[in-house]
Amino acid sequence: MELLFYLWQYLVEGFGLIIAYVFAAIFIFLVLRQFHSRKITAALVAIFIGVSIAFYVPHGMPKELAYPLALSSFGPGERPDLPFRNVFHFFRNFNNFERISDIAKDPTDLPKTVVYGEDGVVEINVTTKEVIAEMADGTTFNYWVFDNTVPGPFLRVREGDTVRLTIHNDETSLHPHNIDLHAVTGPGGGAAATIVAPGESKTLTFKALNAGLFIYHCAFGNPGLHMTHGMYGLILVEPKEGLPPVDKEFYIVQGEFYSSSTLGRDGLQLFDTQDYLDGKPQYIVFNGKTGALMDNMTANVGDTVRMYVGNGGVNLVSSFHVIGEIFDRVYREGDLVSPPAEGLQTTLVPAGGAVMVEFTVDFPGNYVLVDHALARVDRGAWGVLHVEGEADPSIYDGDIQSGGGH
Ligand SMILES: [Cu+2]
Repeated sequence: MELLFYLWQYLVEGFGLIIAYVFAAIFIFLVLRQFHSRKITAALVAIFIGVSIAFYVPHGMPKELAYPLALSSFGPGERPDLPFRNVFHFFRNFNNFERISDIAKDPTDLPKTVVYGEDGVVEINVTTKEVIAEMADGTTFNYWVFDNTVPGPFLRVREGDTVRLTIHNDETSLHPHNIDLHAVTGPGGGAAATIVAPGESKTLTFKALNAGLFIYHCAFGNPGLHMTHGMYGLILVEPKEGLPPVDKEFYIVQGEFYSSSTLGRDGLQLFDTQDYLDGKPQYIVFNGKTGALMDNMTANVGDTVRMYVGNGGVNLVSSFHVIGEIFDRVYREGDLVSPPAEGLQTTLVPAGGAVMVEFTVDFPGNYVLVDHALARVDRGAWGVLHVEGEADPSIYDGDIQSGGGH
């Protein structure tokens, strides 16, 4: 029943199409019969149906169902479409997937310091899972996640640390998963060593040789396919001397989602392989869904704010900007070794990359975070930092819009 509800729009659309085709065919048949013999009429109707199908098939059903039967691709891994048997597998298992009420990672949910085990090793446990959650009100996706959120947990270690990472794939998953951490020096960033079938666990030990802010992601099968289902997060390797203290830290990762329906359509959204290959995401969001960063980022006038910003990709480069602020320091591309750039407006976050920005908030109001390729804002790529405190008219003297954009 629940599945019917999710697929209602597809069913209605399909049903409407069948009615339209059948009655169009009958109508044309009746009209043609007035002028021709039965045989010629039947031939003309057959031509009508044949031409209709020929036009419809390349643009219609295969894309709607998002399981192209004749797709070629030339990457080193699997093709980016979901294998056809997965359609049945997915719907048969539909009731077993966990429903997550809020897939978005809370941007304030990050460890403030590195946590060491008794043996001095940083112990990390992550669980991969395939779940159902909302991208927007009434719009549902099949997300694949690390620890039930997008992005996954913020991992924090220090340069020179030994890290023991255990990955577990929940038994309800339909696919194997793994983890490739860009902070790892070694083949595949750990990918080959951490492939876990549903129900399986594996452990990888690595030494964090380089300081920096790094993306981690699933790299199993067709890595981009797994990433664009939500399998990414950030790992911070602090320099040996640590990072300077700040008042507020926020964790933000941009990502893209490819749905077979148009933007904003209700119901369960199937993955669209063609849009994925074309780089035309329907949703471009911070922290996994639209509206994820509306009311959970606050600071006070005078605070120093640090944002760890990643980009899970898989096609777009983000032009990260905070409207009404200038970044005091930008650790470009997550480089924590070189001195930061200063006084920047917009900074690039590469697909599969990150940036660390710091700024002091000097004036109260709402500061909107965007990907400044601004059409993406309409697809969801924005959030708000709310700043409270005393207004200094020598800095800014004018109307303030509260609760909204600027
Ligand atoms: Cu995966």
